[in-house]
Amino acid sequence: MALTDELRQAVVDGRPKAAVERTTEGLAEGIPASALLQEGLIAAMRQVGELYDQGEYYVPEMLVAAHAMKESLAILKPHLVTDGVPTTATVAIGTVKGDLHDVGKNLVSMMLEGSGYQIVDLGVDVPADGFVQAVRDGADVVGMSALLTTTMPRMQESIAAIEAAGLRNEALVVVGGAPITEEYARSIGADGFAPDASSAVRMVQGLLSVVRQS
Ligand code: B1M
Repeated sequence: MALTDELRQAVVDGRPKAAVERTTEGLAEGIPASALLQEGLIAAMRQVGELYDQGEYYVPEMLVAAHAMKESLAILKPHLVTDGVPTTATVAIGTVKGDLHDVGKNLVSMMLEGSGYQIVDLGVDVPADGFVQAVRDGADVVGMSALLTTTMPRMQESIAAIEAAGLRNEALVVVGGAPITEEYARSIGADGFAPDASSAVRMVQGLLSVVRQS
């Protein structure tokens, strides 16, 4: 099996030690960091997303795979910069004000990071101003996560604050979290919604490709 396939399999299986070893070996053998990223990590996360969609993987498997990917990515990161691999866009993501749930938000961040996006993690309990500042700081996409029915309205308030600051056309706003639906997302004026981490990647890719074509 090619080393990039071994790396992919280690991530799919959620084996961080093996993922780190294959990454280090690959770099030592002169395999470009971009190849390890694309054929190892990104291919792995695509496969994990498919396994999840097919009902063969559940959240725990996704989390351990994402963790293995993150460990490998930490080694690749400095090489990716020197290799000149472009990050496709910047996504600033946070859990809204009053909400401390971050497992889902972190999983979405990891999947996006593994797919080549630059992530700005705004953390949890993010006030509307925090999302506004993220747009000012140059985020192409602002992601909002909410897990509580009581904190869902903070999304609409944050979108309104971005609009009031005159920045609504500067960034796409995407939302998600267990109580959020496509219909709710549309009703509050979000640009996109995803029910899970793997579809969040596809959703962001789709939205950005439409924006870039227009
Ligand atoms: Co809380 N909690 N919790 N909790 N908690 C829920 C959400 C709850 C449904 C449990 C229940 O009652 N069955 C319930 C909410 C009920 C409601 O609002 N209708 C609840 C409650 C009530 C509370 C407290 C109020 C409890 C209390 O104190 N009385 C309290 C609130 C604290 C606060 O936030 N202010 C609280 C606290 C906590 C803990 C701190 C103990 C802990 C959070 C730890 C942490 O996150 N660091 C916790 C946990 C673990 C849960 C459950 C059990 C699990 C959440 C989780 O991590 N899921 C949860 C019950 C449940 O969901 N089954 C529950 C796994 C995660 C991978 O999924 O976050 O849905 P999820 O993310 C998914 C998708 O939603 C989507 O992709 C992710 C990956 O597939 N997604 C996005 C998420 N964000 C996205 C953003 C996107 C796109 C997709 O674009 C930007």
